[in-house]
Amino acid sequence: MQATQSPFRLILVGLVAALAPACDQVHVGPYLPSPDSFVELEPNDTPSMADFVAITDSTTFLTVEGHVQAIGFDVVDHLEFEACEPMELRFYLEAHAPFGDVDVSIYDPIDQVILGTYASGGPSEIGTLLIHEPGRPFQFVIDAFVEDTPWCLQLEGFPAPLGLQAPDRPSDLQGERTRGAAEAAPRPAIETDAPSQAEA
Ligand SMILES: [Ca+2]
Repeated sequence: MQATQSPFRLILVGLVAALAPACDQVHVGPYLPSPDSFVELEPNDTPSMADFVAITDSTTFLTVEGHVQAIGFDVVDHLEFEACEPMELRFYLEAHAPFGDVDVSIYDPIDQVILGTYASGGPSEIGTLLIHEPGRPFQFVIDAFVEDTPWCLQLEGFPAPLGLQAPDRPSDLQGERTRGAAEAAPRPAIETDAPSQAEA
């Protein structure tokens, strides 16, 4: 049976890839819009089974396509990346079902914490990560609200903002202008611009 299943599976994968909607191109970086394309690999339902997609840098431009269910056996997709340099990473996630609504969290599998969650009411989510610590894995955790849907995730890398690459900067928290700030808080490995829970 295995010999007859393999060609069928190949045809099925080919059909899925052919029928999958292409990512909308929202490229804004300086490079030509020809993204590297990936398709999610299942199973990727838990942090430890995450689908490792790519190592990113400031010239990254890639898309990942997949499918997630609102209810069923595939209700969450973990996609793992790692940056090889301090950098800014912008993402655009879009659902392609007619009433699809995908949400995404950025997860740190080392500290086992969610760094930020993007869960607006529309079919897409957009955000920016500031990656301070190269070599540290991070995951996009995608789920569907209400309806099963194909999704497309686009990532675009940019050079680190000025100052991001500096090692721990001498503290400027002793001055008047920063009095009262979180003086002892260490700089996080990855920052997101996710809205706060109150705003989500
Ligand atoms: Ca999936």
